[in-house]
Amino acid sequence: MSHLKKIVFLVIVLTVLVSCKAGSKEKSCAPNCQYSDLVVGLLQTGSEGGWRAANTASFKETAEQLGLTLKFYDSQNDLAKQVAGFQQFVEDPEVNVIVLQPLEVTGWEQVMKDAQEAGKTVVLSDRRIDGLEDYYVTFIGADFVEEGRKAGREMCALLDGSESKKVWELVGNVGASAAIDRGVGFRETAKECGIEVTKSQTANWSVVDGKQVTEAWLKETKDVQGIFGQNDEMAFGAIEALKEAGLTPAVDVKLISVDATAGAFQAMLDGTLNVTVECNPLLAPQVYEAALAAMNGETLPKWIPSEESIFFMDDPNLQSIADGRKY
Ligand code: GYE
Repeated sequence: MSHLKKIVFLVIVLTVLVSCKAGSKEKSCAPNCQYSDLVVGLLQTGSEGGWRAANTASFKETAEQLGLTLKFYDSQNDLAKQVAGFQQFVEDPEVNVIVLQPLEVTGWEQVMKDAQEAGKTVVLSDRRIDGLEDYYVTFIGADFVEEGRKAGREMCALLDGSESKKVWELVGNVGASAAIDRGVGFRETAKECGIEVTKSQTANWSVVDGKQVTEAWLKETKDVQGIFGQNDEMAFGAIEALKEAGLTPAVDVKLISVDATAGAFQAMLDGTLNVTVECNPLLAPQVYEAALAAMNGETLPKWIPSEESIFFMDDPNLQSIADGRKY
């Protein structure tokens, strides 16, 4: 091969290499990206209950409907696994969007910086993290503090007129924003009517742990007027424990939970749960829409709160509401 041909060949090779490298760093489809251009790496917490199942279904079904590519990573409720999964997506040249549903509020600094360096678009979903606002385009999720406030207000209403207002709290994963913030909000409004949170302990969002923790507390005392489960599953565990201790749930002891899953509607229809505060798991359409907008260069608000309601055992329309729900 002549000298000139060698130089031309090398220039072509270098051009291809540089453009490939640049491609993995830039939104190569911008400003006309379509959903079909998105390759989304989703870091899911795990499969800990009804809310999570509905949330996972939302991401998988919506990805298919929109025609985007979804790479799903199950962190199995293990923070180290979730951070490792995040790094895998940073290093995956096909992935241009990373969606993080963080198990805990801390532990993200290095991988978030690596993602920015690699030119990935990062969207926070479901739960928030501490700081690092410059490293994600937006957070789409509930106002957990307000969910806690709603639960506190409703517990005040349920205990109105009660001589004693001792309430026990079943907490989600320690370090999760949903657990931290719901606890803050609940105490803000519960204290306004004289509620005392006399016991509070993690039950890891689960039925089994919710039952075990409540059983242990009941062995110490039955002087409790209300139980606040930070999610439905933990409240279901408390209901089982109360029944086995000879107490009538929702009557002897008032119960409030968060999520408003199908199980909560059934518990209210069975007369064992007084109130459930909704937390919407069907976040995927908003998340994918935000990712596409960011890929096309739009600037988004740092937080897009989801809209939510409250549901009551005493609602005469409860059955028809339950029949009309997706999860
Ligand atoms: O309340 C709980 C799940 O992050 C809002 O996580 C979600 C919470 C939800 O385990 O059931």
